[in-house]
Formats: sequence, C-alpha cells, structure tokens
Amino acid sequence: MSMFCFQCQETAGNAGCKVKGVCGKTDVVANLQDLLIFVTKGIAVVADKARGQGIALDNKTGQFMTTAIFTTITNANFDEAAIIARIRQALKVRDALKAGICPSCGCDSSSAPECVTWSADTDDKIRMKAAYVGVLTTENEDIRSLRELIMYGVKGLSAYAEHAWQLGYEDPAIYDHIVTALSKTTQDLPVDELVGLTLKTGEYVVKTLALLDKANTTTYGKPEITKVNLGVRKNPGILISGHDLRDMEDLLEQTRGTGVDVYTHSEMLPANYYPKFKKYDNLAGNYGSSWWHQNQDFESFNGPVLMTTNCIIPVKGSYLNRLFTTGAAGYPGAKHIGERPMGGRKDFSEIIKLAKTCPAPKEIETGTLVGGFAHDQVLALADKVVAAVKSGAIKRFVVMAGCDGRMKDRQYFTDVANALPKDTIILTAGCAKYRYNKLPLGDIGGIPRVLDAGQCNDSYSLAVIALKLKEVFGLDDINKLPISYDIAWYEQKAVAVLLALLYLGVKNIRLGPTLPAFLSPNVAKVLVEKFNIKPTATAAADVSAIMAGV
Ligand code: FSO
Ligand code: SF4
Repeated sequence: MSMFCFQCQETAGNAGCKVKGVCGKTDVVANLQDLLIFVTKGIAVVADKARGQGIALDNKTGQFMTTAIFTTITNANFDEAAIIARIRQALKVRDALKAGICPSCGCDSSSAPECVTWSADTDDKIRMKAAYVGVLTTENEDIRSLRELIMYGVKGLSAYAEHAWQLGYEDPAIYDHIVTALSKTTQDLPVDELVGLTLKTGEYVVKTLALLDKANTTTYGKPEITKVNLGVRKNPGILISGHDLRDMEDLLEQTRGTGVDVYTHSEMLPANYYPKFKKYDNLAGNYGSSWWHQNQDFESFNGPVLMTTNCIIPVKGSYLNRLFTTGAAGYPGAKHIGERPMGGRKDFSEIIKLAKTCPAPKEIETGTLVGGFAHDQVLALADKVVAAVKSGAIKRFVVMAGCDGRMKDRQYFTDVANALPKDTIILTAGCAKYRYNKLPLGDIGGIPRVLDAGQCNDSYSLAVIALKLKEVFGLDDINKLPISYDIAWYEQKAVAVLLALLYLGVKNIRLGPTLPAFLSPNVAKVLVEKFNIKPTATAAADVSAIMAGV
C-alpha cells in the first residue's frame, strides 16, 4: 500500500498526499509515522487497562508518548532511522507495561486490538507493517474524520506538553487524557461519543497551554514589550528555530563569551521577549521570516542552524552540513544533538565550534519588530484598552493567530491586515504573524495595531485576554465581545488551538486558507452547526463581515 496523509493544510489537492508529501515527506517516512502512532496507541490501550487495575501511568511513560506523538507532526521529522528507533522503543515501553499488569486482562488475547499484540524484531518487518496501519484502515469516513480530528488535537497537545516537561512542568491528568483519547480511537464508538471526546481534547489543550505558559513564564520571566533587531552583527552566528525554549537557554548559556552570536528564526522570535533571555548580550535578534523561507534564510545566514522542533523543509541549498536537529526533530544527513542529561544541558559544543569557522550572517533586512504582548502586558494596558474601546478609538479586535504556509492564497491574510480599518487591532500568535508583522500598520493612541503575544502556544494569552475583557465589560458570553477570529492553520498544533477555542465557547471562527481535508462533509456540518465555523472567503468580503460583527 502507498502512503496516505491528510493531516495538514497543504495536503495534495486538499484531499490527501498519496505518493509523496507536499511537505517533502517520503511515502516510507509517512508510513513509519503511522506505525509509530499505531504502537503508541498500543501503549495507550495497555495503560488504560493498567489504570483499570489501579496502576497509575508514570510520568516517564507520559513523556515517552508525548515525544513519540510529537515526532509525527508535520515537518518535524523526516528521518527514517530515527522513527524506526522510536518504534522499537515504543514496543519496549508497551511490552513493559503489559508485563506489569494482570495476565488475565486479555492484552494478548485474540480480541485485543492489533496495536497491543503486534511486534517485530527487525527493521524489515517494521517497514513491511508500516504500510498497513494508516488512517484509511478506518473505513467509515465520519468515524475516520473524528478519530483523526482527535488524534491531530492530541498531536498538538503532545508537542506543547513535551515543551512543558522539558522545563520540569507536568500534569499527570494531561498524560491520562492522551491515554484515554488514543485508546478510544481504537474502539468502535458512536459518533456522539467521538464528538464529546473531541471537545474534551480541547479542554485538555487549554490545560496544557496553561501549563506551558506557567512553565515558560516561571522559568524565563513574563514576556516584555520588546523591540527585536532584524539586522546582523559582525560576529559569526548560530540561528535557532522551532519552539523549544529550554534548548534556547542551553544554547545561550554555552555561547556566552565565545564570540558567537545567537539569532532566532521563525517561531523562536518570541524568545527575544523573555527577560531571562534578554540578559544575554550575544542574543542578537531575529533573522529572516517564517518557516517556509528556510532555503533562502539558512543559505544567507552562513552559520549553523539548530532546528529544535518543526517546521523543517526539505534541504535544497548547500546548508545541510550546517543543519542540526534536536528533540523530536530529525532530518536525514543533519547531525542530531542527543538528549539532555538529567540535571544537565544538551551539548551544543559541535555547533559552536562550527560557527567559529563560518562567516558572519549576510544582512537581509534592517529595522526592528515589536512584540511581547502576552497576557500580563496586555492586561497591564487594560484600562487604556477599555477606554479606547469605550471611546470608539478601537472598534474591533481581530485574532489572526496560527500558522504561515507557502501557498499563494495565504496572501489573503496580508490583504486582510492591510484592509482592516485603522481603528482595529490585530491580536496574533504563531508564525501566521509573518504575513503582516512587517507592514506599517501604525498604532492607536500608542497601542500598536499588531499585538504579538508570542508562539502558537501563546494563543493561550489571547484567550486569557478575551476572558478578562469579557469580565471587565460585564458580558455573559465571550462571543459578545468586539473580537473576531480569522485563524490561519497549517499543522496539528493549530488543530489543537482550534479545539481549545471551541472548548472555550468561541463561535464564528473563520478558518483558512482552506478547511481541513480530514473533516468529512458530515463532521464539517457538525462544526458549522455547533460553532458556526466558516472558511475564509475573499479579504474584502471577510473584512466587511468582520466589521459588521458577522
Ligand atoms: Fe508555525 Fe510550524 Fe508554531 Fe506550527 S513554525 S506552523 S502551528 O509548527 O507550531 O506556528
Ligand atoms: Fe501531505 Fe501534510 Fe501529510 Fe505532509 S503532513 S504528507 S503535506 S498531508
């Protein structure tokens, strides 16, 4: 069987990648990722049975599951060998759990799901099985759609939970939900129950985002309004991309005093807003644009690049020998930096050594970007914001969070930002911001018209701000606020954030540039009826509708 993947917005023909991923993933990698999910579901089923026998899931297993699931997110890992290694580990984790529970539970009986009983001792057997466990094994398209909607929500949640535990913050209830969600996707459940599980997943995404927010702000301080430099210095540099702030800390600590500067790329830009990172004088600013500009940005950067998470694009330029991955990320031919030793730091010495031999980055732009409008900063401005809304100086807020992507029709988001009247404020988080964060959109009485809260996980900040405004204005429904949602999605973290917004009761979300291919017509109908989710239309039509509060 060939591959089938429809988990991201760029899926072929907005239906499914069947030969090779538009993302560059090969059919072999796609199938191996399916098998990794399959075996991780096996862990969940056994853990669920263990729970029934009073054996609680230990955090180590929870951590393993989050990393395994994270590895399958779009653009995170293209490395066959790394995925096979993780499948082998997953089998060991599952079998160790099986050994710990009562033999009469039926784990090895013929009625147990295959994800619990299947095993392989060679790479060949793993590769052979990989082609037969994909999403199409669920034949009913509505059940498949709901199972995958839950699975993609859990993928995003797992990525965020992984970042949190890297900083020492864990909530066993979140791991428990992963177990519940994954094991239930192996059962024959009615549609209603799967819809309920979808919203429950949204609830756990909110908990996970809150946990990560706590982890980030407790460890690195509360983001501050910051002007981030876009130009370059004369020293050699290391470019760090992805979302992992713990990796950022390790890199800044190890490059301090070495004459090597550190620049952020894409989703690492918000690291510049944290007080603890701002203290490093070798943090030189942000270089380049969102993830899909990698080929040109990494080429001109000249120095080593560290990818801490997704999004990686296939390497076309000459920079493969300067590309490093770590954590859940992987790319064939790129050096992978191993795990952090307990209580220690990852060893980035090889990257630093290489940086010292490289020329300084080539300047591709100058100027600054302003960001750092996470919940505390915006709430500190609450009086000013409320006064501006009451006086009519601010007519509307438009949440334009989410992802960027390479498809031309994402110009829509630039057009919307340009077309929104001058008395509107754009609230953003995630790499979607690169579609408009360098436009001269001005400010309203000193409040910038684009307020960047941070990474996609900082969409949590936007929810906190909305809930606070609801309270300040004395409203009984979040949907009565003068806030519209025009969300750009690309991969599964955005699916998780969407489920979080639905759980919080947000309605009338515009989602673009296309609705997910994994939504069957019936499931899409449920989302429209329950939440009035709608696809983006033209920028002009949507701006008129947004300003009319529709
Ligand atoms: Fe973007 Fe990629 Fe943060 Fe995503 S870099 S697309 S939603 O991984 O996670 O916003
Ligand atoms: Fe296609 Fe997206 Fe899957 Fe890549 S992640 S194979 S582009 S659907």
